[in-house]
Amino acid sequence: MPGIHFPEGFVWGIASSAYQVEGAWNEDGKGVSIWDTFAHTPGKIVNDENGDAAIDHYHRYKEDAALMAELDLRHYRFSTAWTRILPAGTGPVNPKGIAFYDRLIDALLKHKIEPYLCLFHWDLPQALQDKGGWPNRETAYAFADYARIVAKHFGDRVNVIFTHNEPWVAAFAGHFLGMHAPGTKELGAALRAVHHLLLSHGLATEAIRAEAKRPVKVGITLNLNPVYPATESKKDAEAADRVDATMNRIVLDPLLKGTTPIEGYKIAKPFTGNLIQPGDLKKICVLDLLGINYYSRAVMKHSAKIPVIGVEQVHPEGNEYSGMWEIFPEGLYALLTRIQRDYLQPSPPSPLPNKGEGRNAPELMITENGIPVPDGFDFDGRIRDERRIRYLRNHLAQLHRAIQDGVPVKGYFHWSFMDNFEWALGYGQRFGLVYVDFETQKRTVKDSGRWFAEVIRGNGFEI
Ligand code: IFM
Repeated sequence: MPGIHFPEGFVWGIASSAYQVEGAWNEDGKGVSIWDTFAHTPGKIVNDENGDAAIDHYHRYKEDAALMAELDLRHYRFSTAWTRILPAGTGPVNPKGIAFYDRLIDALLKHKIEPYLCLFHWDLPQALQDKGGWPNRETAYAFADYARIVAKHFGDRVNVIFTHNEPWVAAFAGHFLGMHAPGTKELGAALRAVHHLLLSHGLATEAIRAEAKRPVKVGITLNLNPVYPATESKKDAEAADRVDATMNRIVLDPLLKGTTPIEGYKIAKPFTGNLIQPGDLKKICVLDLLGINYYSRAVMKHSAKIPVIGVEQVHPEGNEYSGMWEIFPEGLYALLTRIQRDYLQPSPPSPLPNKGEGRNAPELMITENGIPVPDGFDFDGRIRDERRIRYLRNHLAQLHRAIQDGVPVKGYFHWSFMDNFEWALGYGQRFGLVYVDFETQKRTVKDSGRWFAEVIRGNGFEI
């Protein structure tokens, strides 16, 4: 039968993050994070919702791990909350925080689920924000120390550690667009933040490698969007290129080539001064595993109306949209083949001022991909989320096509396992393979969860 079959040993998994699922925001000595502060500020989140209780994974992790195993999900990417481990970001370690992640990791291992641990999914300790947060270079050093502590405690059981999830979002949605914590709207702060987030990746990698008693793969997860010009005009092509530089190359170049486009931006000049210090790019350019989060593409046109960057996003008519983005599976193929072409194949030395202080050829994985659907129960208690299944089929087909064409992607993690707190959009956007009743916390497997389990069992699907 014709079908889509993935390479042997392909890694199938699901993903989540601490603030979105754990709840227990102030239990067992946990410190306050910038997301606690932000979500407690009226007007920041739809319906003034917050992650105080989230989906109570902190108390229900055993039941959740058992449900993963039931669906043959054997790889779980989750994040640790920095403030559970170091309530003030630096200083004394909170033994109850360590104990929680010990329990979680052991519960996963008991079910033969491999933990993929991510150190930072946006919940910076408020105490570090009070000292300047990511725009302050010192935060990068504090992060490396936190990474060392995590490696020391869990490095005996965890084989893969991601430093960051989507540093671009933490920097730009948090400091320039103001829609995420800490909620500031300053370009300079965002540029400083993105550099320090990347620097902290390099410093943390060094710390993890020094601390771990056995080999641990260190990775980072990036949100990447292929950018398309709205028309064939030169101005739109330049607009698309500017967006590609500020959204994609700004994180890819330092990590994979040891260069940066930042110093080439005219608009960045007033803010970047001595931001990038000698040796920084070399430190950043270390990576065993590149995680790619793909949701949609960006179609851009030139617009003199928009200050600073002069571009506007276009939403092509006639295409399918979710509650958040255009659905564009072909973009995943375009993105992967572009990464292969521009970053993983040998190329001549870069002409940029920082001349490529290194070069990386990490393993690739899709670490997030998914769709929010307003799921509901049918008369018989089943959730027939056909739309999510179609989304999955189409994206997995494009992923498979990229692998066939030589892009060495080793795994796919679905976002998300369970419905959860979707940041500024609160609980209104359901991404899970498992439905969560946010009142009772009851979990119900959707049709997509069962379909995905079959894909894992067969390492592919029939078409
Ligand atoms: O929920 C988020 C996740 O935290 C990071 N990547 C995108 C997801 C959907 O918006």
